[in-house]
This record gives sequence, structure tokens and C-alpha cells, in this order.
Amino acid sequence: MNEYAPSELNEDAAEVYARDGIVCIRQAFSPSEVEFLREIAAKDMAAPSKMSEDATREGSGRFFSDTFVVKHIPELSRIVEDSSAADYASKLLQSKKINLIFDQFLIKEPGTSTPTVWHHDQTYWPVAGDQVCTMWVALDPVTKETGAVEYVKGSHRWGQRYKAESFVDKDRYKEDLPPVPDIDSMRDDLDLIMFEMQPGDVTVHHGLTVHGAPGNSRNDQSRRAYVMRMAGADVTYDPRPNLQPMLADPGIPVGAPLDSALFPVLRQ
Ligand SMILES: O=C(O)CCC(=O)C(=O)O
Repeated sequence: MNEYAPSELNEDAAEVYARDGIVCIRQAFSPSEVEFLREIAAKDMAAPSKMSEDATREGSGRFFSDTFVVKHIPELSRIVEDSSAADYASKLLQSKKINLIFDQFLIKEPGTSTPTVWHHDQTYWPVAGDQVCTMWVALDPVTKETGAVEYVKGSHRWGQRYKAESFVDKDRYKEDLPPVPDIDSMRDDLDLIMFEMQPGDVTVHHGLTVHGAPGNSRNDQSRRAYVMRMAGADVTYDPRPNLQPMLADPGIPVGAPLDSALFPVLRQ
């Protein structure tokens, strides 16, 4: 059911990823990698980069976000470059070449009421192509109560791009696209999937897979995630007005491969 061990990432897993737009890899990262990421998360929360945003909308708690973290804390290259992350993406996307678009911490502290609105990722970013994915690494036990992400299977194949909605400011993005439909009212007609996860488990979802998450209603448990947004060989640079801010101009032509210091090649 969309769940694999790292050793099982064969062509069947890639087909399931291509069909459903979501898979889970159990124990993709070792306990020492998880511990390292927790330490870096604490370091980043104590001194975030200029890309950090408080995504808490209203209510209690804190939804911490920081992007392009490896540029801020270069030790993270141990995960971005040296771990198996890019190899997993390569197998699922069926692309020998993998670029990092950016990495991110998404942390819902205990008692954070802010949900993650239903959205898909790709319309936030200056990229075009099919081989765009997000790898979401659990650093804590993840349950429905702590804010497990829910995915609409197959929604990446609806042939529809939806308007980005900022986690912070509802009216920030202005691309002329329809809003994401009211997924909650369509639950009976959709195939939704959510994974309870242990630290070191990851999900990988397609850039157009619609997903969202509840808040973290536990008062004794954080929900820390480290996220890598990655792209395969078919992805090109597609800047458009009013997108999610990138750390810098990548200095590449429109329509060119992403290869640049901003979007480094992780596997060739
Ligand atoms: O962590 C969350 O609550 C949301 C995750 C998400 O939207 C993403 O990784 O694209």
C-alpha cells in the first residue's frame, strides 16, 4: 500500500509513485541521521535564516518554516548530498539527474492549531516539468494528532494547476489559476492517504499532488519535519510573477535546466 523499504525501490515502486503521486519509504534515514537533523533543527530555530517565516496563522502554538536551510547551515550537506535522499528520488522519479530545488524545516510545535491548507507545491515555484517531488522526513513520531500530512492519490494527474496559497498570508500569491477545490467536502469521492510515521520514515510526493495537514493537537509532542524539494532531468526554470521567494536569482535562462549554485545538481 504505497509503502516500501529502501531496498524495495524498484520499478514497481516507481510505477506506484507515477500513478498515485505519493509513496512512503520506511526507515529511509538512520537514527544517527535523524539525530543530526534534530540537532540542526534546534540550531536553525534558535537562529533562523532570513528566509524563515512564522507560518502560524491564528490560535495557539507555532508553525516554524525556514527554506534554503543548507545554504544557511552548510553542515546539512551531510543529508542533502551525502545521504541516500537523492538516490531515493532518482529511483522514484526514474531520473539519473537530480537537482535540489530547496530544503526546508516545517515544524509544528506542541499545541499548534494551524492546519496546513490543501495545496500542491509546484505552482509556488519557478519550475516546469513532471519530475518534481518533495521528500518529507519525519523527525518525530507522526500521527493524525500531531499533524500527519494527508495526500489525494492521483491528484497530480487531474491535469489542473491550482493557485498557490501562502501558509502565512492568504492573499500573497496572485497567479491566474483556480483555487484548490474544497477537498474536505469531497472526501467520500476521493482516495486519500495518510501515513503514521516513525522518525526516519519519509514520504515522497509529486509536485502536483494535493495535500494538507491538521495542526498538532498534542501538548507533549513536537512534529518536526525536514523537507527536500527535488527535480529530475525534465525540469526547467520557469520564473513567473509573485511566486514563493527564492533565496537568490539562479542566473539561468528561462527554459534552461535548473543546474546552478541555487539549484545544485545532486546526482548526474
Ligand atoms: O508539513 C506540513 O504540514 C506540510 C507539508 C507540505 O505541505 C509539503 O511538504 O509540501
